[in-house]
Amino acid sequence: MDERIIKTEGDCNGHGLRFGIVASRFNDFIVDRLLSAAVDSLIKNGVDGSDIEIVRVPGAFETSLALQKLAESKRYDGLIALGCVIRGDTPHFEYVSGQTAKGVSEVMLSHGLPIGFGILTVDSIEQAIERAGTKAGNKGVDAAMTAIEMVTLLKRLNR
Ligand code: INI
Repeated sequence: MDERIIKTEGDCNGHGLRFGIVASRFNDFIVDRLLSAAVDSLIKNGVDGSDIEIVRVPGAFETSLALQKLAESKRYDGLIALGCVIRGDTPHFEYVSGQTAKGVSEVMLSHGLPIGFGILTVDSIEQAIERAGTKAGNKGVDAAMTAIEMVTLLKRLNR
């Protein structure tokens, strides 16, 4: 590749970074697994425990409002959203999952603050279990690592 091309990317070094995590209680047997994996990942990658705040909300639908308050506080370099929406027999799933993703994205863009998106939207409990540490990895880890990478990327892009 042409050596003059500027390439910018983030890394996985969380030293000195502060994170807020919003985790919903609905389907907490899944969300708690996402949460402990996300916290472990932050700490393994250099984030100090005293620089992590966890906020619990009733359901995924409430996540964006809590994220917005944390973003407004300007205390954090990045945020992480964790939750689990499981499709039932009602159209409620579509509203909750669609509006939740839209709300998280709006907070991220309006505040220019990275948010790792670890809200599962799945068809069944089995799929949720697979994404919370069994067959398909753990989406809490992915959300935490994405948050660190995006925070470090934005710091470079802001230079
Ligand atoms: N909230 C979830 O986090 N997951 C779900 O699967 C879910 N379902 O299926 O209904 C859910 N609903 C609650 C919603 O997030 C709000 O808490 C509720 O509507 C009150 O505002």
